[in-house]
Amino acid sequence: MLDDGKDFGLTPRHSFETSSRIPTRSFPHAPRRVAAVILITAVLMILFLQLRSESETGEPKSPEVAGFMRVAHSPIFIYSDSGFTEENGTTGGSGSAEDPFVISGWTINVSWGEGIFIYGTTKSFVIRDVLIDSEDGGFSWDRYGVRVEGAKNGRVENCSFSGVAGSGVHFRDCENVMIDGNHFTNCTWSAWARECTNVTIVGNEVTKCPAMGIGIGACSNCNISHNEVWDCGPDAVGFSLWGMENATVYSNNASYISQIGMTIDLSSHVRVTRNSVICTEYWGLQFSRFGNSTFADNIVANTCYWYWLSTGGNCTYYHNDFINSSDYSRSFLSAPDEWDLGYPQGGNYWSNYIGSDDFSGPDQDIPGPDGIGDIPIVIDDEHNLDHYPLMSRCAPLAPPNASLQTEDDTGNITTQFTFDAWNSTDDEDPVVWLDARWDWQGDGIWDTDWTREKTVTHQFQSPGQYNVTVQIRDDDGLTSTTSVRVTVHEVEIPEFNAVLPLILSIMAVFVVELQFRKRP
Ligand SMILES: [Ca+2]
Ligand SMILES: [Ca+2]
Ligand SMILES: [Ca+2]
Repeated sequence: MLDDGKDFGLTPRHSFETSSRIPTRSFPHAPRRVAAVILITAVLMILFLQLRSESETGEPKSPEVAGFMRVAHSPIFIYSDSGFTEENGTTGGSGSAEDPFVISGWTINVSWGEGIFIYGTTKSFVIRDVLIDSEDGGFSWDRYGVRVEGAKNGRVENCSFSGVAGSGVHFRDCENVMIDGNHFTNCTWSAWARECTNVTIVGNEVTKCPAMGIGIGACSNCNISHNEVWDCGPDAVGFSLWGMENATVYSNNASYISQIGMTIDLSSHVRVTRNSVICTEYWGLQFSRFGNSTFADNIVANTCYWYWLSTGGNCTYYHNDFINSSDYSRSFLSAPDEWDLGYPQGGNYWSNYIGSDDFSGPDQDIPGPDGIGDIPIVIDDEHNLDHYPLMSRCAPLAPPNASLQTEDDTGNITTQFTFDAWNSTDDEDPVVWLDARWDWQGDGIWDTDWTREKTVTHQFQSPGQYNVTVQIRDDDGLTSTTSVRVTVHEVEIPEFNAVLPLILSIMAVFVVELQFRKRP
């Protein structure tokens, strides 16, 4: 009863499969049929192996990791121009201004001394994309991430420093110094230059710093711009600037600092403009022996105090916003300062000003308001008055600047798209304080709640083009929005693998069999 299978409820789909018929019908053609099957299978297997080989040796299947892999390296010590060698971690360059020596791509752990120490060199060099870390943090005077002394034309850019119990980057007695675009986390004194000329410290980010964010000591021709220091303590000064002659301090941000936002001591011919000092637990500003300088268009907000101590005089303070700070004082003055630009340009905005604005004109005696308080604000005595205090803020709170990137703008319905909004910025708030929410389709309906996380993944359910949109919100509730367009395809044909040739081979066998069966 097993010969036709019917007793088991099975009906053979092809009668030629019954064993009783195969010998008589197929035997005369068997060699040709077997040969044909072997041939087809062989061709398919060769095709499969060839494709597999190409996929393994050709373009990598997975996308390259963003950036590059750093390689562990022991600490690097260079004591002369001839020390820029491969053994010392130098990866390129000739030492000229156009083609500096490059030390790049390393991870260096600092357990004592320096991660990189360069002394007495004159050739141009750049330390780039190096990660220097230390496990312990804390305080140590003789620990350095990068230490450069008595050298010229050195640059540290796009490096990361973490947990260095001492100085992250320290230049001393150097000419032409550049500290550019680095990240510092939990480094005791993050970045500083002492006794140097031509110093540029720009675009660095400092956080969790226990003592000092950005520092200058006895340097001339300095440019300190676009640096952010935030969330630092317990004994932190955001910007500690001492002994500067001829300097620009522009568009820096110090926020959520435990002690002092910015100190400037013994300095002259400094332009301090468009900086913000926000939310310090103690002093916002501490200026002493600060003379012949300009302090304009800055925001000092939510600090306990701001004060000027023993000023050098002859400074001009104008168009600053002094907001929600409980006290200010000025003492031991050597010379008066200017606190306004005259009428009608005016002076500064003081949030604690209690005067009114009913009159206008240089003497504030013409009926009608003009946006300037009718009575001067006395800083400390009759020589230091803001004659024209402003009734409203000079610098309106700036909305954030949303930024959005994606590694892949094309994929299919199985793709996990990654979106990154960490390059968003805000004049007042560090990026970690900015909120983000997401709209996957760009249909105006937000698909997530507000979150401080700014790297997200999303998988689209159906093919199409999507304007993925992120909205960034700052601490003041101001927002900005940006989008990227992604294209989502149907799921792609599975890769040519072992299953496909097997299926094709089986089909081929049946096709060949059928052809032979049809022949008389
Ligand atoms: Ca007025
Ligand atoms: Ca803002
Ligand atoms: Ca939506």
